[in-house]
Amino acid sequence: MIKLPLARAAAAALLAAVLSAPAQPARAEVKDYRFELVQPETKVGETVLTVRLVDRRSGKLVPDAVIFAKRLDMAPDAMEEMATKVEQLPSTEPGLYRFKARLSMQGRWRLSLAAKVQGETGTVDDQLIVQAAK
Ligand SMILES: [Cu+2]
Repeated sequence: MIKLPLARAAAAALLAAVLSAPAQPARAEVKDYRFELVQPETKVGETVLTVRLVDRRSGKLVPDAVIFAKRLDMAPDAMEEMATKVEQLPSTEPGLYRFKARLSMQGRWRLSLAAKVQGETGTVDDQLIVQAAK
């Protein structure tokens, strides 16, 4: 059985990864948060993308996060170099974050966001796929 040593090595690697993982703090972690697009489809051209930040444990919206990095590109359609400027607009509702952009091509765009949540250490990193249609 040729596969056995490989399986054993994989198991050992997994065990090592588990053992070296940092202890889980009892409090909330950044992985408890995720961004969601309110509308995953939009039109080509000038658009406003609205995103909600959700606490996955409670399902509640999370206000006042500081979004310090954002990028919008066509990586899902193999055009990562095709990026467009993203401008954050003032929030109109707590927990909703709005971004203005010009989508020059139909297809799938990837919105990458990095944010700090009030009272949490670490960074919430998320990537959302927007479909732009004519
Ligand atoms: Cu493109």
